[in-house]
Amino acid sequence: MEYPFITYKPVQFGESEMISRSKVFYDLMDQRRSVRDFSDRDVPEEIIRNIVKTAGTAPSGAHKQPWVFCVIRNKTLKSRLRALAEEEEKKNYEGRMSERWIKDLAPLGTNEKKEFIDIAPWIIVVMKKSYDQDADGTKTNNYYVNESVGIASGFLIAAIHNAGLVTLTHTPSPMNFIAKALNRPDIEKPYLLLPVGYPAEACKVPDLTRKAYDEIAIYFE
Ligand code: IYR
Repeated sequence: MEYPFITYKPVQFGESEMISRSKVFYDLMDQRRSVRDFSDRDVPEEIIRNIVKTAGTAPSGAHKQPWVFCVIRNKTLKSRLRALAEEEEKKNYEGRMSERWIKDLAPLGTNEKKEFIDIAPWIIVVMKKSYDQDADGTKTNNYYVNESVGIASGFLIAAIHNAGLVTLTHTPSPMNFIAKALNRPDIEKPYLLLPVGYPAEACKVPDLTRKAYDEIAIYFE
């Protein structure tokens, strides 16, 4: 069977523009911080839509696009998700997480309280699909699902930051309560929960530094 190919018209720039764009993009991304203090200020749906569309441009194993983004604005549903997340997190902080893990989290100032789920105007739950189903219900395979959905989530976080908004990669664990609360089919498993909005006024973040370039890059020339 022959599958169609089309000519790709790549985005191209001169070298000095490439240098400038790569630096400008890095400077922008370097200002990203995970934020836990949200404002309740509303964010237009159009921005959220563009952000989610950007996430959907991520590469995926065999182009299966094994993701679904649940975009939540409903206040009752947010409160329900918050209550359920806090219930699970309480168990985590009070015993399910190791002492070492709790110690590693101390500089981040996290705890079982997740008020950001109520306060942020939007919650995006990233769902992964380990397999899919045809219209007639036949199971189809997906590949490299964690990698694919991880990459899409990275695109999502970059798009949120690029729009001038903030987020937090929240990983309530175990997360099955989310799929139930959202009434999603069994083939979708919650992967990440991201509150999206503006930071609260006088928002504080932990005083962290990033690893030096030499620590994250090794050259083989
Ligand atoms: N899921 C918990 C704990 C937590 C775990 C890691 I790793 C973090 O970087 C931050 C928090 C919570 O959300 O509080």
